[in-house]
Amino acid sequence: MKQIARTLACTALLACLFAVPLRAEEVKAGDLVITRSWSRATPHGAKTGGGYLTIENKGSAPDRLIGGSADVAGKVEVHEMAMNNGVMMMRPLDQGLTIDPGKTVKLSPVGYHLMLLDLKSPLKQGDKVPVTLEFEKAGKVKVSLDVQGVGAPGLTATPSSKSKTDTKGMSPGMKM
Ligand SMILES: [Cu+2]
Repeated sequence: MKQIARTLACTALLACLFAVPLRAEEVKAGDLVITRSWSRATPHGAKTGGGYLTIENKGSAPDRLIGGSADVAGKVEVHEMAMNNGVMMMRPLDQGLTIDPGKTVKLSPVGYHLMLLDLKSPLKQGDKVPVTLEFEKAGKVKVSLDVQGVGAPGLTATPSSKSKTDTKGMSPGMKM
Protein backbone atom coordinates (compact mmCIF):
# COMPACT_ATOMS: atom_id res chain seq x y z
CA MET A 1 0.00 0.00 0.00
CA LYS A 2 2.80 2.37 0.86
CA GLN A 3 4.40 1.54 -2.42
CA ILE A 4 1.31 2.62 -4.29
CA ALA A 5 1.07 5.86 -2.37
CA ARG A 6 4.66 6.65 -3.22
CA THR A 7 4.10 5.88 -6.88
CA LEU A 8 1.07 8.13 -6.92
CA ALA A 9 3.01 10.92 -5.27
CA CYS A 10 5.73 10.60 -7.86
CA THR A 11 3.23 10.62 -10.67
CA ALA A 12 1.55 13.69 -9.27
CA LEU A 13 4.87 15.45 -8.98
CA LEU A 14 5.81 14.58 -12.52
CA ALA A 15 2.44 15.71 -13.75
CA CYS A 16 3.05 19.05 -12.09
CA LEU A 17 6.46 19.38 -13.61
CA PHE A 18 5.13 18.72 -17.06
CA ALA A 19 2.07 20.87 -16.60
CA VAL A 20 4.21 23.99 -16.64
CA PRO A 21 6.62 23.45 -19.47
CA LEU A 22 8.64 26.31 -20.83
CA ARG A 23 6.30 26.81 -23.68
CA ALA A 24 8.26 27.10 -26.85
CA GLU A 25 5.40 28.47 -28.85
CA GLU A 26 6.71 29.39 -32.23
CA VAL A 27 5.13 31.60 -34.81
CA LYS A 28 6.60 31.34 -38.27
CA ALA A 29 6.19 33.96 -40.93
CA GLY A 30 8.25 33.47 -44.03
CA ASP A 31 11.86 33.39 -42.86
CA LEU A 32 11.05 34.75 -39.45
CA VAL A 33 10.54 32.69 -36.33
CA ILE A 34 8.99 34.44 -33.37
CA THR A 35 9.17 32.95 -29.91
CA ARG A 36 8.72 33.91 -26.26
CA SER A 37 6.06 36.53 -26.76
CA TRP A 38 5.19 37.96 -23.40
CA SER A 39 4.15 41.01 -21.49
CA ARG A 40 3.79 42.18 -17.94
CA ALA A 41 0.63 42.84 -16.03
CA THR A 42 -0.03 46.57 -15.86
CA PRO A 43 -0.74 48.47 -12.67
CA HIS A 44 -4.26 49.78 -12.21
CA GLY A 45 -4.88 52.80 -14.38
CA ALA A 46 -1.76 52.41 -16.47
CA LYS A 47 -2.21 53.53 -20.03
CA THR A 48 0.80 51.77 -21.47
CA GLY A 49 2.15 48.26 -21.49
CA GLY A 50 5.11 46.49 -23.02
CA GLY A 51 5.43 43.67 -25.48
CA TYR A 52 8.48 41.42 -25.53
CA LEU A 53 9.46 38.69 -27.95
CA THR A 54 12.31 37.05 -29.76
CA ILE A 55 12.58 37.26 -33.53
CA GLU A 56 14.94 35.10 -35.51
CA ASN A 57 15.61 35.70 -39.19
CA LYS A 58 16.45 32.41 -40.89
CA GLY A 59 16.42 33.90 -44.35
CA SER A 60 19.08 35.58 -46.44
CA ALA A 61 17.62 39.07 -46.53
CA PRO A 62 16.97 41.56 -43.76
CA ASP A 63 13.45 42.32 -42.64
CA ARG A 64 12.14 45.10 -40.47
CA LEU A 65 9.58 45.23 -37.72
CA ILE A 66 7.81 48.47 -38.51
CA GLY A 67 4.85 48.46 -36.18
CA GLY A 68 1.81 46.60 -35.04
CA SER A 69 -1.68 46.77 -33.72
CA ALA A 70 -3.74 45.24 -30.93
CA ASP A 71 -7.38 45.33 -29.96
CA VAL A 72 -6.39 46.12 -26.40
CA ALA A 73 -4.37 49.20 -27.34
CA GLY A 74 -5.06 52.34 -29.29
CA LYS A 75 -1.63 52.17 -30.81
CA VAL A 76 1.39 49.86 -30.92
CA GLU A 77 4.87 51.24 -31.49
CA VAL A 78 8.37 49.81 -31.69
CA HIS A 79 10.60 51.45 -29.08
CA GLU A 80 14.14 51.28 -27.86
CA MET A 81 15.56 51.99 -24.45
CA ALA A 82 18.80 53.87 -24.33
CA MET A 83 20.94 55.65 -21.78
CA ASN A 84 20.94 59.37 -22.30
CA ASN A 85 23.10 61.40 -19.90
CA GLY A 86 22.76 58.66 -17.35
CA VAL A 87 19.00 58.49 -17.62
CA MET A 88 17.21 55.55 -19.13
CA MET A 89 14.91 56.85 -21.82
CA MET A 90 12.96 55.35 -24.60
CA ARG A 91 12.03 56.51 -28.01
CA PRO A 92 10.05 55.20 -30.96
CA LEU A 93 12.08 53.68 -33.76
CA ASP A 94 10.83 55.63 -36.73
CA GLN A 95 12.65 53.40 -39.19
CA GLY A 96 11.55 50.23 -37.50
CA LEU A 97 13.75 47.52 -36.09
CA THR A 98 15.96 45.66 -38.55
CA ILE A 99 16.40 41.93 -38.18
CA ASP A 100 19.44 40.97 -40.21
CA PRO A 101 19.64 37.56 -41.87
CA GLY A 102 20.96 34.90 -39.54
CA LYS A 103 20.41 37.13 -36.52
CA THR A 104 18.11 36.91 -33.54
CA VAL A 105 16.73 40.08 -32.04
CA LYS A 106 15.27 40.10 -28.56
CA LEU A 107 12.67 42.58 -27.47
CA SER A 108 12.81 42.92 -23.70
CA PRO A 109 11.99 45.33 -20.88
CA VAL A 110 15.52 46.72 -21.04
CA GLY A 111 16.03 47.14 -24.75
CA TYR A 112 13.90 47.16 -27.82
CA HIS A 113 10.26 46.56 -27.04
CA LEU A 114 6.76 46.94 -28.30
CA MET A 115 4.85 49.72 -26.64
CA LEU A 116 1.15 49.30 -26.25
CA LEU A 117 -0.26 52.80 -25.96
CA ASP A 118 -3.73 53.93 -24.87
CA LEU A 119 -4.56 50.64 -23.20
CA LYS A 120 -8.29 50.05 -23.15
CA SER A 121 -8.09 47.62 -20.26
CA PRO A 122 -5.31 46.52 -17.92
CA LEU A 123 -3.17 43.54 -18.88
CA LYS A 124 -3.79 40.82 -16.32
CA GLN A 125 -1.49 38.03 -15.35
CA GLY A 126 -2.44 34.88 -17.22
CA ASP A 127 -4.04 36.75 -20.11
CA LYS A 128 -3.03 36.07 -23.65
CA VAL A 129 -3.05 39.31 -25.52
CA PRO A 130 -3.34 39.04 -29.29
CA VAL A 131 -1.07 41.45 -31.12
CA THR A 132 -0.53 41.80 -34.84
CA LEU A 133 3.04 42.62 -35.76
CA GLU A 134 3.84 44.29 -39.01
CA PHE A 135 7.01 43.51 -40.89
CA GLU A 136 8.23 45.18 -44.04
CA LYS A 137 8.59 41.89 -45.91
CA ALA A 138 6.87 39.21 -43.86
CA GLY A 139 3.79 41.40 -43.57
CA LYS A 140 1.30 41.04 -40.76
CA VAL A 141 2.01 38.37 -38.21
CA LYS A 142 -0.25 37.45 -35.33
CA VAL A 143 1.26 36.57 -31.98
CA SER A 144 -0.15 36.41 -28.51
CA LEU A 145 1.60 37.86 -25.50
CA ASP A 146 1.63 35.73 -22.36
CA VAL A 147 1.02 38.16 -19.55
CA GLN A 148 3.31 37.60 -16.54
CA GLY A 149 3.06 39.16 -13.11
CA VAL A 150 3.72 42.85 -12.52
CA GLY A 151 7.11 42.04 -11.04
CA ALA A 152 8.15 39.55 -13.69
CA PRO A 153 11.89 40.03 -13.97
CA GLY A 154 13.32 41.65 -17.01
CA LEU A 155 16.83 40.79 -18.06
CA THR A 156 18.53 43.16 -15.68
CA ALA A 157 15.64 44.73 -13.84
CA THR A 158 16.17 44.92 -10.13
CA PRO A 159 13.30 44.27 -7.75
CA SER A 160 13.26 47.87 -6.59
CA SER A 161 13.00 49.24 -10.09
CA LYS A 162 9.96 47.28 -11.13
CA SER A 163 7.32 49.76 -10.06
CA LYS A 164 9.16 52.60 -11.70
CA THR A 165 9.86 50.91 -15.00
CA ASP A 166 6.33 50.48 -16.18
CA THR A 167 5.13 54.01 -16.50
CA LYS A 168 6.99 56.70 -14.66
CA GLY A 169 10.54 55.57 -15.28
CA MET A 170 9.82 55.06 -18.94
CA SER A 171 8.07 58.26 -19.70
CA PRO A 172 10.75 60.98 -19.63
CA GLY A 173 11.78 60.20 -23.17
CA MET A 174 8.31 60.18 -24.57
CA LYS A 175 5.42 62.46 -25.01
CA MET A 176 2.19 60.76 -24.24
CU1 LIG B 1 8.38 52.16 -24.85
